[in-house]
Amino acid sequence: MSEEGVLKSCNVESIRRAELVLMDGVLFPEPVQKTWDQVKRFQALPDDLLIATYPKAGTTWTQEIVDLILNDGDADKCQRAPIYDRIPFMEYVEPPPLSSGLQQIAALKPPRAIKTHLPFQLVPQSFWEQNCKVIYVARNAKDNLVSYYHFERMCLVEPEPGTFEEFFMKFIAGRVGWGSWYDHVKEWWAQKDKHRILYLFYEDMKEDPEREIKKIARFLGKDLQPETISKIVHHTSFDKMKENPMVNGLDIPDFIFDTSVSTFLRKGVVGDWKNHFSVAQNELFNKHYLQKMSDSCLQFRFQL
Ligand code: PPS
Repeated sequence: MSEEGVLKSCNVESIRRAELVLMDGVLFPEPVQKTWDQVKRFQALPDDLLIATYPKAGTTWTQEIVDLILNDGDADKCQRAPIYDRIPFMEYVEPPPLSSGLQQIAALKPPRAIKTHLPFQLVPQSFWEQNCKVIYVARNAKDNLVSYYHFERMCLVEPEPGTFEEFFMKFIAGRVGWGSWYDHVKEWWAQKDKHRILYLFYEDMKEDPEREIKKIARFLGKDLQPETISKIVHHTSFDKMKENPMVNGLDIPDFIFDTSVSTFLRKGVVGDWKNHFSVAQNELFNKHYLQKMSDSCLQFRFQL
């Protein structure tokens, strides 16, 4: 059965919003619990590439860029399957009868690219033992928060976000899936020179996608012609991705992705937080942010 067929055969009645569960000190949506022990024992291969992000930091964008780079800019090859099959989400388990990220990874031929939102300390040890390459993408906390809020509103298997005010408070307290944004970005930053980690920023990708795509290609050891790079820039622009059925999430049925609420590829900009944060929220956020980030030299841009 096609992926679409499988999705359509989902039992609508079984679809419900997940609760958060605490595992190894970090909160996750319940489905992650199902394969957690296996994820911890996951055996990475030396040529596995991990794409790691905090949720809503630009994962899908980076996945599509990576797949195009690995396929020498051949956009037709990247139409072979939806992005979640080409680069599976390691720790996630879709609603039945869909498979888990681990099952999807097992079906891939090496070299494999794998998506994760895990904080650094919970990445399966074998990735470090095998000296795997990792691309980490971070996004400024304010836009990340806004994007996460809209995603939880529209994705009906995510925890209930509540009002923007309620989600705002949960986000800054780290009471959301995959835990604290602050801990996530800081710990990956602290580790970036101890492993083969390329640490990127969403804002840099928006500012100069060509420069960042070249960085990724170099990191992956791919020497691509300038025309190929330009093609990849073109295919991974927000507007092109929004109309690409292999990445835009429109294949996911409305009882999971309620597109009447929001789309998966929503705005794709830097600075949308200004349309959401009140003056008081911004002041509270800035004060809290300074405290949380005072032990790191990591710097973000909140506008371009
Ligand atoms: S997920 O569900 O965690 O994998 O989501 P993720 O892909 O990390 O993040 C989704 C946000 O990334 C934006 N996006 C893009 N921005 C710019 N250019 C391109 N090509 C692009 N593709 C995805 C997407 O729109 C989400 O951000 P918001 O701010 O909600 O629009």
